[in-house]
Amino acid sequence: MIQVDALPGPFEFEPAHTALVMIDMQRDFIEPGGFGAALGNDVSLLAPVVPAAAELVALCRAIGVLVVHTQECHRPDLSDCPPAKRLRGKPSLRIGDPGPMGRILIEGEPGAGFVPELMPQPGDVVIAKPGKGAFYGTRLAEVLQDQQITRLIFGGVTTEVCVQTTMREANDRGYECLLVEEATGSYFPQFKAATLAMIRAQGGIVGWTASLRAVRAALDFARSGESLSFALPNESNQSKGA
Ligand code: C5J
Repeated sequence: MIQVDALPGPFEFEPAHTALVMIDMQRDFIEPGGFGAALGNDVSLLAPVVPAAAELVALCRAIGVLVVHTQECHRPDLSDCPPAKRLRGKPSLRIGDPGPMGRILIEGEPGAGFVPELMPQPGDVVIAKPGKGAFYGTRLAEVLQDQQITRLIFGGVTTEVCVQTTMREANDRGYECLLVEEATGSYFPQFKAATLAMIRAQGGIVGWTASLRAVRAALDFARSGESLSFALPNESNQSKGA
């Protein structure tokens, strides 16, 4: 069992029963010319999330945690995009419109793809989702059940929209959830801070939050324990050798 120094208290997980859910690290949200920018947001605010999220993925992959990448996108005919979603607000480009990175939030278009640092690797799971929550209209629940996953670690963008929605969906489904602070971000820093506070309030009403440093330290500690048990023969080995 790995224990992370988290809030409101320690978060424990076994890698074999844990998945990292990395939410929507797509060019359309993180780079200029995409959906986030079309909504009038300063996308440069999300740049620091990229290296932190990439490190979290690498740390989790190294200890055998299943890595799941979600991708908010729609079919080219927009049949899975409710008009309410497409028509709301006054973005300079709507979902499905052609933009500098192809059609906005449409599957297979460059903008809907992942930023290079967060490209899925063999063995990872990719979940395309039409909504904000990653359980809605997807096979995520079945994937997690098949793999006997009980705990989820979260990162990705944006904190108060797709990350929080998915974490709440997961919480209602009985998953213990940890959100890693530096690996998530928002166009609105105050919304990120409020989301982190809401998640861990009331004894962890939605789940836990922890710094990336705390996750790194917990994994380093777990690895040092492994090398120690490898280096020190246990009693039965000693007696065999005697
Ligand atoms: C948004 C997301 N913000 N991935 N999507 O529309 O959070």
